[in-house]
Amino acid sequence: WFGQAAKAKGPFTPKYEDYQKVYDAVAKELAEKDEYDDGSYGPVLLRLAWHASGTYDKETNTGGSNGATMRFAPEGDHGANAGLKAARDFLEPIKQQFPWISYSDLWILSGVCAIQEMQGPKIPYRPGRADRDLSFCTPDGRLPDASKDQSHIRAIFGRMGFNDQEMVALSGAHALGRCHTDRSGYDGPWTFSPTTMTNDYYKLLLEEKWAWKKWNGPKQFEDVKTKSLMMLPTDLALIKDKSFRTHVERYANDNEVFFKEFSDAVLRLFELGVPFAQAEDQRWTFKSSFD
Ligand code: ZEM
Repeated sequence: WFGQAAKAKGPFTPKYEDYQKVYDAVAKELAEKDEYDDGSYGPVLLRLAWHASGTYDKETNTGGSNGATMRFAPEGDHGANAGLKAARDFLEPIKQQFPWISYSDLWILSGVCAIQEMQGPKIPYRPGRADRDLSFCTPDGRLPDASKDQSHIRAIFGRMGFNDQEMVALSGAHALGRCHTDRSGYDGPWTFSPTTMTNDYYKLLLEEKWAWKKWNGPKQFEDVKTKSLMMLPTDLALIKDKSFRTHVERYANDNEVFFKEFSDAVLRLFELGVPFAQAEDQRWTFKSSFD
């Protein structure tokens, strides 16, 4: 009879509705835990999804969001990943609540949720990532170094398979969140609304005057007018480089164009190296808490 009952129930195959429940649980925690940082875990959740995905190398088809290998010391301890334990710890109770979802699918779903809940565009999603062991950890140095210039940006994002336009679109994520001296060493937010997705990053890049910040920390820029905003050397590279700059101008002028191209590029980032069973035309779009 025992076997019979198990057979009647069958193996649990989660569907769209089940993933929407996970989305809703992340959204609820985001709304409730509003004491953190600028009032939201949203930015650090997005940074977790990005750093999980941004290790992808198209030549060897290694890295990417499949595997969630940042759980393990070698990769979790990479300098670029400093501070992301806050995001992983935030998600742990949700993983316990929905043990059927892989960490790798959960991290990306949370990135999607963070963007949408911070009033960004819809990001279509497919599940299918499987957790892998520490032998799949990527070598250090695959994520971008903020002290570098446009040739470094092209080398890093080119390795993932992105073009100039996509590199600039992805960088608009810096409308969100801030730098922390105890994580990257840099300090401050890029915009005045770091928990709301906007095209302000591009507008501020073009409209403000940026000067080197005078301090003992790593070389970064501050806005001359208020000295309360920051830009990394890699951010300024986007307006120094002619090809990058045309896209900065396009996005500064039209938030709708930015949202569309950001959504397309992030979707691609989040899917790098994942062997999906679900077809491209079968992606899901989750309902936001305010829909
Ligand atoms: Zn970031 N990023 N990033 N980024 N990033 C930081 C923070 C955040 C670079 C970078 O060095 C840094 C993308 C691209 C690039 C986010 C999303 C995305 C920080 C500060 C640094 C130093 C970390 C800290 O101290 O907490 C560089 C050099 C990039 C490319 C050249 C892309 C692409 C992103 C997503 C699509 C987000 C959301 C944050 C804010 C995190 C937070 O905790 O507030």
